[in-house]
Amino acid sequence: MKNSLVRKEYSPLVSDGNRRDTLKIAIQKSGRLYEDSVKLLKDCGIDLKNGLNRLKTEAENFPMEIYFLRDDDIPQYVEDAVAHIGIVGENIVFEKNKQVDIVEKLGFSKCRLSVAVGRNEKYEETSFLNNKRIATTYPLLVKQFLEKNKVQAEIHEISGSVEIAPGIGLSDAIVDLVSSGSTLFMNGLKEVETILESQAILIKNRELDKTRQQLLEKFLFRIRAVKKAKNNKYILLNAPNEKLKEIISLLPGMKSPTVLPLAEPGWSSVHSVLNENDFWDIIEKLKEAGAQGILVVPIEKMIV
Ligand code: PRT
Ligand code: ZN
Repeated sequence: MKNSLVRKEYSPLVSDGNRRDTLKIAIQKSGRLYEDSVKLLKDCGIDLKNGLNRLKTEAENFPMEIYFLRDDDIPQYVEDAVAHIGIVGENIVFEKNKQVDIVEKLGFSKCRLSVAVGRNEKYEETSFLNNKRIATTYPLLVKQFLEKNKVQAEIHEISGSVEIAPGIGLSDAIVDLVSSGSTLFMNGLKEVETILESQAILIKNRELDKTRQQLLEKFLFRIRAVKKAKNNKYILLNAPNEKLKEIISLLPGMKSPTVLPLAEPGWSSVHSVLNENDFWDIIEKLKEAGAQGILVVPIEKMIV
């Protein structure tokens, strides 16, 4: 009796056939988030089994099950704990307004939710929208925006091709996602207000058990190492010894730069890590200070 209880407790399978100890993640089935979501898993060292089942698959080397869903459905599935975590745009998370926690911004699928009106309209401020008709697929976010700005307008919720609404006389303005702006331009519209800046984020169910929380932390540790690596570059350069002090003072590094003597007397090789944002600035200063043979290489993972 005791034995059978013990076996049940540690069995990786529960009665419904689901693995007891896996973290279930929901990602978009196809669309703009799909490739970057799969790439993030891969960069985190999580390889997916290639099955014919396009609803779900498992990871080969991490206790994770991957569910492929429409992005709009992901917040609900995470709220209901059908998936423990999910990758989805902030725009969808805020519009769906489900009971989930935001864990991490992921830095891809960046866009903004904006108000656009006809190119020739004289838009000066939000009061322009008073008594106008606004077409959108984001009724909740538009409602909140109008309330915040004390504007009375009519919201027309439509399911797609929002950008054509003004042209066919369905609305006077639209609220839609914009990235390059070319869709608005091609439809004779101009962007006049930004309601939300959005990117892909990781969300989680609010009541994860201890095992799932630990798995999430493991996954998050990897995500952060990947993100950090993307924002940094490894730099190698040669410096005349008399300029070493000045050159080192320009390099932030993780702790302090590595300095190795070169075979040629009077010269050293300096290795360090540079943040992408300061990158060009520092490179110029390094050259001015006498650095030569500067090599810059991408970093795959960065654990600090
Ligand atoms: O089938 P499913 O419901 O899963 O997918 P979907 O068709 O609803 O979404 P999808 O794949 O188009 O977008 C998924 C997510 O990508 C969005 O929720 C955003 O978080 C993010 N994203 C980033 C974008 C854009 N950029 C974007 N430009 N989503 C949509 N667009 C559309 C926009 O609606 C407009 O039609 O692209 C057009 C504007 O683009 P520009 O470059 O012309 O300005
Ligand atoms: Zn969608």
